[in-house]
Amino acid sequence: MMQEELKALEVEALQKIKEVTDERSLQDIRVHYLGKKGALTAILRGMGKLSKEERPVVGEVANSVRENVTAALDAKKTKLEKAALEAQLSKETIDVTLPGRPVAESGPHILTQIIEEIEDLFIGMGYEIKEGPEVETDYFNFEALNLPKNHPARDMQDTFYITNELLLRTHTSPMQARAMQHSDKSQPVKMICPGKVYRRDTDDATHSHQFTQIEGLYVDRNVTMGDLKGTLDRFSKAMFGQDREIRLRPSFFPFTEPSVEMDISCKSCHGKGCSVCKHTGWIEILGAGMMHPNVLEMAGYDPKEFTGFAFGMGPDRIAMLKYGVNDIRHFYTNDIRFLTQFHHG
Ligand code: 2NL
Repeated sequence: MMQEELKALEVEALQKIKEVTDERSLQDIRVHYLGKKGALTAILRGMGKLSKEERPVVGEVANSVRENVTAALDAKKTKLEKAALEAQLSKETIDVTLPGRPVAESGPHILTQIIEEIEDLFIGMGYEIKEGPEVETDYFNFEALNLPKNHPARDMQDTFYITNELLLRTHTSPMQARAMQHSDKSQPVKMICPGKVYRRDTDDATHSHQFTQIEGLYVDRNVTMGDLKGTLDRFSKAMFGQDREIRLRPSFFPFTEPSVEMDISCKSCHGKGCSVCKHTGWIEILGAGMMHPNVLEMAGYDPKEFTGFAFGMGPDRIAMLKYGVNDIRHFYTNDIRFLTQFHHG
């Protein structure tokens, strides 16, 4: 009687296991037949009523039912898992022979290209590249560059102040002042400092409240104006062409004495005069000079022992001259048609 019940249970369970198609229902079957409150357990609870002779016989049948059902459940589980994995793999198959989607080609911004070209030229002359913060202290932006508070030259630069002491740098010089201060003075300092700078200008074709600057300096014993001129000549010929001449005109900057402005000869008209050089035969490229003794002293150098030169130029202006760009705002409005003109493959 009980053996028959057990056999029927086994047949029924095996049939259900055969029909099931998902792992969750399979688990339900396991619980239904073999769980603590399951069908097999319910039948076995009746074993107490059996005689001593019947008990081991029925027990054996019950064990074999449990084993067979368990084995069928395990086998089905493996089968379903394998099928699920295969379904997932085939769903995720990619056709590696399909053509790829084109990736838009890009390249560095024209100002980055100009800056990197200038950096490379000076690296070739033994200069280091140094970059610094755009938010600066009043001390390093002005004070350390011989522009004390209330100095009239501070009016030359309308500044974005953040607090009384913090501002957006108006030139890259503060980084240079820091580097000089940190130098242990046993080695010459030769560095190029590129980056973004800020001035409170109303934007127009020739003014931008944010533009770029690249400055350089060389401090050592016996650095002369001749070294400055030779360095700038070499730079100009490499950057603009071996046929270019340079000339220095006297100028004024608070941080250099004497100060100069450098022009290069005009290529468009070979010095005869045209609209590019405003009929002078010369194009202004940069400002420079011999480090002011006050600037050296504030950086911890004895100006009787050390000298140095410094120069500064605007990559925006250089790019405008080189490519005939007539509006500085083109560099910052990010019209992709303008920017991609300067990308080559
Ligand atoms: C210009 C002129 C110049 C400097 C920048 C400099 C930096 C230090 C000390 C002394 Cl730390 N001078 N920089 C010197 C002369 C000119 O820039 O027309 N820039 C666009």
